[in-house]
Amino acid sequence: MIDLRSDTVTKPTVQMRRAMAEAEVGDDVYGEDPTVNLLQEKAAEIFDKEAALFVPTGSMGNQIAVKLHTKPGDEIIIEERGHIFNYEMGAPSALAGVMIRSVRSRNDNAMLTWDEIAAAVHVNLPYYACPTGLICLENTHNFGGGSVMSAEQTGEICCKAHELNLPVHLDGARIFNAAALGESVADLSKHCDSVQFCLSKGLGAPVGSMLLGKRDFINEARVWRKRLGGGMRQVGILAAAGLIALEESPKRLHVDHENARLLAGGVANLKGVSIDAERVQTNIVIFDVSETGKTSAEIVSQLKENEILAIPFGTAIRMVTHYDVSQQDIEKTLQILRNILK
Ligand code: TLP
Repeated sequence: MIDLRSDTVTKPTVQMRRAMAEAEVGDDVYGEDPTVNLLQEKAAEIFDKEAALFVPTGSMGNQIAVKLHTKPGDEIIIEERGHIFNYEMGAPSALAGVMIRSVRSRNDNAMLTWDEIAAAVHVNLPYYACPTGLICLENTHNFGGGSVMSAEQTGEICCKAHELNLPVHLDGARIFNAAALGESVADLSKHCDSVQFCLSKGLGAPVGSMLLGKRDFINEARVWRKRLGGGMRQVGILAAAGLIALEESPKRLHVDHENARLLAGGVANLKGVSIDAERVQTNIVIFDVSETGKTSAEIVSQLKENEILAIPFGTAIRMVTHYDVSQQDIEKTLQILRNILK
């Protein structure tokens, strides 16, 4: 199988499995797991933040941040295609009691500008308005096609938000993919009040994400992680794979990006397929198939008959490259797509 459904499907490397087997462990609910502590220190150092917390999933990291930055009845502002809004089971309303003010960016890449955010902000409004409590950004932007927000753009939004006393949370599930274009993860998240990134996506660890921010914020996040049932015990076994992911995987993400560009360039030439291949910067390729005469579900099902997995979203198909996908796999995928759409 060539599995292009997501970069979450990667299997731990031999080096990760070895590190997991040999990991030193302790009870992390007591803060006594040396491998978890090391991972948290390393992550905080790399991001130049005061502290970090190992959480089981990106969704939990995001939702703890939403909970801590807001109070019930607040609104959070997020781009309409954002993960926190669309793919976290309604958690902002279920857990934090907040409303979502989704804003459709004029940019195809789903990156909001400060002007677009400002138009949706509610501060110092009459008694009937729902106050803005938080701004959520996403980098890379998953359903914006793996698009990247620069450190300058992020910094501008954060500074303007802070002038209004509004915090900014960055869903940086794939921030290392953004960093592969040249700016460091520390710069890309510099002015953000909190950032979450996933070890379990392109970085290839089997489980885990990190939430980062100021020390007091992370101390509170630890309480909420436990409250949500995310206090884990000898979890150094997972943190050991996370450490390898953090140290080794960022170096090779450019390969996934080259494969994604190869894929995007190839699908752009298929009849009826619509994609702006020039816009593919990282490891996510989303293309519209509405003019092909077949539905996205039909195409995905035919791909599956040929041992290729992808995900249909409305009239589009998403394919994600990762370290278990080679250049030959991309060439084979293109060949099969050509046959299907002939
Ligand atoms: N994304 C998954 C699906 O949930 C859609 C994927 O296959 O891309 N933020 C972003 C930007 C994400 O893409 C994801 C997962 C998460 C958060 C949540 O991470 P997990 O799955 O660890 O809760």
